[in-house]
Amino acid sequence: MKKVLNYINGEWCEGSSGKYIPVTNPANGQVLAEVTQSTNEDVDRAVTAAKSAQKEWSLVPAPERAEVLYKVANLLKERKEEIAQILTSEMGKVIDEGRGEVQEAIDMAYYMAGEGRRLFGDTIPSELRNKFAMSIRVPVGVVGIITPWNFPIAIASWKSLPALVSGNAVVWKPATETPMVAQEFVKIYEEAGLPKGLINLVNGSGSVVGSAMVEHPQINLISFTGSNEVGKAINGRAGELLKKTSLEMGGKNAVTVLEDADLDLAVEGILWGAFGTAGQRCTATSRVIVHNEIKVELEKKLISRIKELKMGDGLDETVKVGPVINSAALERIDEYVKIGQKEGAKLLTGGQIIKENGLEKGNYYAPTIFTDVTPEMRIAKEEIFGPVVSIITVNSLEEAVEVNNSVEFGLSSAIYTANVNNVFAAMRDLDTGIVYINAGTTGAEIHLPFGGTKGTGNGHRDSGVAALDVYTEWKAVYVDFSGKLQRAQIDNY
Ligand code: UN1
Repeated sequence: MKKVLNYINGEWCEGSSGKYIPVTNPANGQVLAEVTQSTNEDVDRAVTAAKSAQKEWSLVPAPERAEVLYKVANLLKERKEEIAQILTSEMGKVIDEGRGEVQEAIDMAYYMAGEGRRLFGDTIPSELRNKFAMSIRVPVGVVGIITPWNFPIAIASWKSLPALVSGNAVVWKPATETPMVAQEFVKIYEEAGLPKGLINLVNGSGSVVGSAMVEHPQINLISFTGSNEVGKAINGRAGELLKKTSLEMGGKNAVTVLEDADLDLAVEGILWGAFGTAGQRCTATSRVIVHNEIKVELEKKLISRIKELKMGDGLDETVKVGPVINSAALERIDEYVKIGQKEGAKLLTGGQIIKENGLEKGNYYAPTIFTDVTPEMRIAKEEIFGPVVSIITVNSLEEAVEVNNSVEFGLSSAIYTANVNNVFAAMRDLDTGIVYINAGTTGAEIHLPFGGTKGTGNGHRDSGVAALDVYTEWKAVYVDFSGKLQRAQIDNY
């Protein structure tokens, strides 16, 4: 059986619990490998290695640090197909999306390598004569990153690459479901020549490894993507310890379709956003807010097109909807569908676990659409993280915006309309970190900030230049070349 190991201080090693847990293919239940399980002790070793490596790394000029990132980018590009195959096998998303996700990491690697020659600060005029002022970025120190299974390489790239180019060292706990892709990514860092101790992979559960990272006094920042409950717990404890956090949590994203929209385009966007990745994106379309006048027509089009979505193993190039991650997820999704029915929503299509036609051994849920959903229903408010979408009817743009903004999350939103006035009003009023006009709720590009408002995050952003604000501290530097004491705010007034 293939073993997935930890990587600490440049060595591949077993976790000190001595235990392993299986890595399973969600498409067919096949055990692909087993992954080592770690304890506090492993976290401590990783942090110690990171701490000592970071000291030297912070002195390496950023353009030289970036040389490693260019190599990482090139290696990812060379191995794109191989990594995508592993990703699809252990996570389940269809292979085209697997390739897309690896591409996201490649893009991020080149982009952050470029930052090695920027990492801009500012020069700012001093209020005093013969005095120079500037702000510069300095690394935070040792960064703990905790990443989810739904984008196992893209999200790890959003976090590790800006951390490293800015001069930090990383301790990484990947999701227990997707350690194989994590191992491939770390192998690439190793091969690219990243000095030992700068990236450390510690496999294990959130309750053991994740908690040990949050508690560790020498981890200065925790960057987390995952569920709301875990994010809150991390933030609570990290707050007490005065530790920096960057949190990216749930979504309850909506596509609004106004009466003047191109309906066929909207249908494409909804199907892709709701059922791509089997609905397991933070950015997935979970609600459709439709103008009353076109509701029936939109529903008809959705039902007819949904039949074209072939379900199955994501490695089959003709499949459009893969499995969900595990049986617990399958049950949770089914539970939400039952809740929706009890709440009085009308099931238009789907609503069941699929256990036939060769899909018996995987975790398949039929693409599901509810209609006549009201904003107060639980299925309209809570994140389901599966292929389930709820249609809510409104009578105006204003009402649509109100419904869009009524949930506790604020990651992504989309609006289909041909009216330029509606477009600009929506851009202003939709309360989400990402807004799409005439495109669905997924598909963020790495050079823009990724993140959301309200329960989705804590004000920070992954990717884009904004990510650098997470992984660096600002240092203000004043150089007084007057040769005398100059008192700011006093001697100049
Ligand atoms: C996520 O689901 O957390 O915008 C990440 C998108 C992808 C990233 C999703 N580029 O859908």
